[in-house]
Amino acid sequence: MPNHTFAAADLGATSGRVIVGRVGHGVLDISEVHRFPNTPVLLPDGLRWNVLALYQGILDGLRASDQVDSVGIDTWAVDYGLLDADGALAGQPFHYRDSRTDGVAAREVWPRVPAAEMYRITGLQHLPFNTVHQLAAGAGSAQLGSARRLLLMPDLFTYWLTGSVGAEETNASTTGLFDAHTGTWSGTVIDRLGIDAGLLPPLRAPGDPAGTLLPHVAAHTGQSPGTPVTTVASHDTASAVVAVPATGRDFAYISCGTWSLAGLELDAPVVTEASREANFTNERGVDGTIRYLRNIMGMWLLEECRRAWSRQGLPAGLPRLLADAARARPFASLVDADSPEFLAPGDMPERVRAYCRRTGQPVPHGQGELVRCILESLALAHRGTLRRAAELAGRDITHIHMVGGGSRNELLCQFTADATGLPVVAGPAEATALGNILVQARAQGLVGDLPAMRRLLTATQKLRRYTPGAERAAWAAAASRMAVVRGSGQPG
Ligand code: LRH
Repeated sequence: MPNHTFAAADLGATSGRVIVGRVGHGVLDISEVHRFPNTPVLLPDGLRWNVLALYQGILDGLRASDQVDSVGIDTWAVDYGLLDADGALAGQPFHYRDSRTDGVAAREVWPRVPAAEMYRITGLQHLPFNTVHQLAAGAGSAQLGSARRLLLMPDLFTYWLTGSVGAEETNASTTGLFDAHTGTWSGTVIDRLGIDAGLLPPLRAPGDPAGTLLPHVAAHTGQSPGTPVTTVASHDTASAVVAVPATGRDFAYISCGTWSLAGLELDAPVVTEASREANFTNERGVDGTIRYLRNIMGMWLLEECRRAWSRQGLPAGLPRLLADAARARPFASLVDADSPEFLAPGDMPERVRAYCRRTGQPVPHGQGELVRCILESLALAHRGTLRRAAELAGRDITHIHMVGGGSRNELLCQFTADATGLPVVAGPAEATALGNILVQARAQGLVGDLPAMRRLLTATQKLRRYTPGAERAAWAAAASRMAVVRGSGQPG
């Protein structure tokens, strides 16, 4: 069987990439052909994505690629562009970290669909920026009033490439408008919130065709006219979970990037009250699987610190920061990686220090101390989340797969193994792009089902194993301390 090539456009919160993958019998390799920054822009009325620059980045990446057999797009979840009656983009898409959704759920959404009922239907964790809350925040605006279609970010880029409109289901499952049980838009939620059902396009499943490159796109990128665009698991986390190189069922995963998405792969949603209270989500994966997980603030905390340090002219290179952190005193101070005060962009080192001050802990001043505090806190959040996921879903976990860029962070992987007492298999770091490419390859009949895709990953990708160390008691004590810190750490 000759090898086929696929282009994955994978857009994350800080950068986008076009990665070309080669797939054949026993072959799966990738190379990055183009990387571009994703720099949000603060306008007078809120924080927006620079969506045209992102689209340009995708086009430049396709131009830099040799002929591909198909193209697939994935991005972060929840955000969307609105199209007007002419099919043109109406206004600039908001960034999910924009503060306009603060308090909107309690004010506008839950009075019409109570939170418990919402959870029973959608299975979605409460995040202030879920699409449903963004729509409620925009109710009555001229922009929403003139909108005829809502396209989630990857669907918007797909529409610009092909002219074809659809809503990919793994990403639709993050909107709060999607029924976790039926796998369709929820008429109940949509009606009760007074949302125009016509805004929501027909659903598409990963693997479905999404049209072919429009003639001007093909001409501009040098790709063949008629090159197919394939619907992939367009929610980046769903693509990353496809590429978890698991062999059995008793694994947990952490997709480690800007966010840490930590959880389990299930066959059916868990929508109990206990699950809602613990704020676990039931997002859709490929082949009807459920991504039962929680969002943990993730490497965002460290990335924002590094950006702040660069602005202040301090050294911000990762290897040096991690080496300093490895030498810093263990468990000096801990922060609740879920605390809402860490969500918005800003002076993260100061926010971490303020949190420690408020909770009566030593204030980390040196960069190494601060990075250690963040990484230990993240590892403890991984521990707490995975234990709770296992309890709530009634599953045993024997090992953890860490995938995504954060799986390159040796200190974080080792801390996670130590904190959980479970072996960690780290890699692939490019899980999202690999998941994107595998779903395209499957659509062309080159690979089989999910287990077959994962076998190909295990056979071809470099993985690294971390064994839990001997400091079990110290981590357990830190976990108990964290519970106290969380209790006293609510912003005043
Ligand atoms: C990760 C991610 C995550 C969402 C968030 C908005 O990139 O898609 O799964 O919750 O961004």
